[in-house]
Order: sequence, then C-alpha cells, then structure tokens
Amino acid sequence: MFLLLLACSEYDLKPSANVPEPLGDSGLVELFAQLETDPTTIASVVCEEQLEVVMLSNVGEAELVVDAVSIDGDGWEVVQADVPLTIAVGESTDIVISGTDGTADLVIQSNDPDGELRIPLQAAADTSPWVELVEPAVDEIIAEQAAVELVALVSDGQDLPEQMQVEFSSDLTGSIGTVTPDSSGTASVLWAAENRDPGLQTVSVSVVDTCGLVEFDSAEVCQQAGYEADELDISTWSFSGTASWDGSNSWVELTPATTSQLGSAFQTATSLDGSSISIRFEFFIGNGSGADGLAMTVIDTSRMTSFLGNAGGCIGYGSHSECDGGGPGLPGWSVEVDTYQNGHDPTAQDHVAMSLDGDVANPQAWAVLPEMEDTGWHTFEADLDSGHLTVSIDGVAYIDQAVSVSSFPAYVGFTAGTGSLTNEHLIKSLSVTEYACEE
Ligand SMILES: [Ca+2]
Ligand SMILES: [Ca+2]
Repeated sequence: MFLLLLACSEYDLKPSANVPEPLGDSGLVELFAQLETDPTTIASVVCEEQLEVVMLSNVGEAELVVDAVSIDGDGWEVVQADVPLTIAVGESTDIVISGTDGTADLVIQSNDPDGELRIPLQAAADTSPWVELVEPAVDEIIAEQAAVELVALVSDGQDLPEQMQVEFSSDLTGSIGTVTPDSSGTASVLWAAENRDPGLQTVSVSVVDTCGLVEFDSAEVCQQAGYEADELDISTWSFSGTASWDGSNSWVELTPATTSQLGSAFQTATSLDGSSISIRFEFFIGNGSGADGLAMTVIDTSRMTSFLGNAGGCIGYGSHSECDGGGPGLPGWSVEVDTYQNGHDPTAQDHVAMSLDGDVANPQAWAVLPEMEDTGWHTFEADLDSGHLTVSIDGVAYIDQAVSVSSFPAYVGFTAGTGSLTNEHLIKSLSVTEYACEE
C-alpha cells in the first residue's frame, strides 16, 4: 500500500476506484486496485465448444490480486486461470473460458473494492439447417430429353442462406452439383440429359451450415429412356439396300418410286427394351403406281443376322414363300402399312398389321386403313406396354389389343419394298421412348 498525505481530511467515502480515502487522522489516503475486463459480456453461437479469451486489466492505482475465477450458471467452464494471480498497475492478463450451451456469469473475485465482478455469458448451441427439395416432385417421371432443374429451399437459425452449401445427387449417377443458395434460400442446378440414367432413383439434396451440421431431403423419381432420332447424327443409322438419308429434305428415303426396290434404315445408337417401348414417326407413301408399303420393326439385336428381310409383299422385313428371296424375316416385332394385296395378306384392302419375327401371313393384329398413298405425311404411333399394343395413324387407333412380346434388346428401324408397282417410301421425325418408368 502506498500512503499519501492529503491536504484535507473531510472525505468519508466508501472505498472506490481512484478515489483516495483519508485514513483517519493520519492524513494518509489508501490507493486501490481496479479491475476491468474485455469483453464485458459474451454471447455466441456455439458449434461444439466455444473458447473465449477474457482480458483482465488493472486500471487502478494499486496492485490487483485476483483471488478466484468461477462460473455461476450452466454451460460454461473456466479453462485457464492461474488464481490467485496478481496484476500490476496498468498491466493485463488473459484467462480462458469455454461455453457449450447455457447462460451463466463469469465471477471474478479480487481486491477491487467494488467487490466481485460479473460478466454475463450466453452460449446458444448451433441448430441444424432446414432443407426442402422442391423440384423434382415425389414420384415425378422425367421425360427423356427434358431439361431438368433441381430446386431446393434452405434456411438456418444462425447462418444466412449464402453462408451454406447445397449438394444435389442421385443414387444412380452420384453427385449432380454443389451450389451456394441465393439470399432468399433458393438453390438450383441444371441436370443435363446426358448425365441422367434411366429408371427409378432417389434424388437427394443436402445442406451444410457453417458449423458442419447437415440436413437432407429426397424424392424418388423415374427417368424415362429414349431418344429423338432427329437430334442424332445420321451416321449412327444403319442403311441397307436402297435406303439413304436425304440431307436436303431431312428425311430417310427407304425406296424411290421405281420397281423392285428394297431398303432398310435402323437407328443403332441406342438399344432399348423391345417389349416396353413407344415409337412415333412420320411417313409418306406415294408418287408411284401403288406398292408395296413400309414397316416399322423393333428388331431383336440378340437374334438378328441382318437389317433386311425379303422384298416385294414382305415389305423388307417379312418372310413368306410368295416373297422374293424367301429368306428369314427380321426377329422381333413389326407393324406394316401395306398398300398392295398379296395372297398372304389378311385383307384385300390397304391395311396396318402387326406380326412377330416377320411372319407376314399370320399377323397378331390388323386393321383396314383409309387411303394413305399420295395423301401427304402421316403420323404413326405404336405403343407397347405390359403386353398391350396400340397403333394409331393420324390420331386414329387402328390396333388396341394384347400381344405376346417378351423382353429383348432392340433397335428401331424401317423397311420398305416395291415390286412391279412402285411408291416412294419416306420416314422422318423418329421419337422412341422406353418405358423405364410405369406411367
Ligand atoms: Ca445452424
Ligand atoms: Ca401386301
């Protein structure tokens, strides 16, 4: 203690910082230590355990002696404080405390005449973020070539959206992309068609906050399979006989309108399940004297030996003793648009017929057609799903019945033939969908 002389001795004050107190009649005043801390209050969000350094300073005029440092409350503890400790005038020292989750006071007892000093402490444990997968929807069927945007909404009790990371993934294809949400909490990525695999799968989204806490959401979806042939390089087609690609008109010419022609064109870039498939294309028949027709064939690639069946009334896919050649038909199933009566045909009229393995004389299904020659482009749609076949032309259903087709690996293609009579047979705008998903 330092004792100083005072000029007067009228003070009778409670001991307080920097206020000298006269010591009775002696005329001496006592100097006191004074404790200050930095910070004076602590409130923090805690990931696991938050360490906080508290600086104790002696701003008084006498040596400060800290006798005890303790916690009054929950969720905090003193990590480092070598009490009792002394702090010279004008000097400082650090102590360390840690918080997890709770409210308390840091209590410092010293020779500061003001008595114990309390620092309010608050630790709020971090909470998990929140995420909702908005797109795709649960049970959504994704079209084969569609542009797909995956969208999620996120939020967090502590972090701003843009402080977090969002990852989209599929259990079939793995990670789709990691993005930072915008300030509204929206996160999105584009899922390109070439990065998607067909079939049932779970699309998941995860969000991680700055404390590393993760939350998930997911939806089961199904990706259809198929292709738009117009979008594929024509070099991936297999042409046989008279068939060729007409680049100036962007169509496939199966035969010109000359006699005894035979051609086929198969799209061979993509193999699909031939028993669960939807096919759409446009055809033109005309500019000739009226034979023989064209056919769409879903060819069994495990049994095929060529892309051509027989000519004439077998329309390039079939097999029959009446046809030129007499060799095997194309394995798989075919639907013909027949514009000329042969002895093996089911009717004397122009007709549509579905047969297996090129067996043109024993169609599984058939129907009479209205005039199809020299009447422009026609839209053909065949749909085989769960053993049920529908065939429609220009929106009119001509076949709608059960057929017996088992699963097989398939290409889709076309054949056509002429004989003594002729027609130009043209195809364009092929679109094929495999039913990887139950519609
Ligand atoms: Ca959080
Ligand atoms: Ca015929």
